[in-house]
Amino acid sequence: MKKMFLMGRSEAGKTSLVQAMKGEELHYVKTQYTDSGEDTIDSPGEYAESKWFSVGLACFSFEADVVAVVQAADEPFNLFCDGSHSFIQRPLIGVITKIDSPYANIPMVRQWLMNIGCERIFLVSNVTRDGIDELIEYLKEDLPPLTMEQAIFKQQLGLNEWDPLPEGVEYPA
Ligand SMILES: Nc1nc2c(ncn2[C@@H]2O[C@H](COP(=O)(O)OP(=O)(O)OP(=O)(O)O)[C@@H](O)[C@H]2O)c(=O)[nH]1
Ligand SMILES: [Mg+2]
Repeated sequence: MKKMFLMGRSEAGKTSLVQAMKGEELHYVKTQYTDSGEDTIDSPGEYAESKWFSVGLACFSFEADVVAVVQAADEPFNLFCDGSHSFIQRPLIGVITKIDSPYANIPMVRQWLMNIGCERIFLVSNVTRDGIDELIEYLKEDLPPLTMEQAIFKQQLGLNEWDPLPEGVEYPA
């Protein structure tokens, strides 16, 4: 299972997403500190909301296999600028929560996540559990471990460490 780091503004639904993924009843708990579980790392929304703390997000991301920007479908504005991916050496995905909200504007939030550079975008409701299984399915597959030489070889090809090798290309012996 890929370990997923969750970042996004307060109330975006990060902790609820962890609960929904574990099959728990939703129960509100304000996240006060970064909470590293077996398959997820949940951060307080304030880390994304303050320029003083936001650097911490990059540090926590190093403990994860994949980084998820979590944004609720009814969020009024976007906190993450284009190219936010540049400080994270991990695959970046977007998770749109609260798709059940009557105020949901999915095309707007999807565009924000595309601008940030998310390579996949998942739509979920932590309340109805819509989309949760699809996200779990994506996370189930582990990323293959790489040696330092293999990572360097991929970089020399202009690839991210998590990109597959092009067809017909093999790691040097
Ligand atoms: N309708 C609806 N409400 C949701 C959903 N996900 C979360 N909520 C509600 O949104 C509120 C905030 O959810 P949290 O999961 O605590 O948000 P958070 O991102 O962890 O917030 P911080 O811990 O402050 O960073 C709670 O009242 C949740 O019940 C969802 O998919 N749909
Ligand atoms: Mg939380």
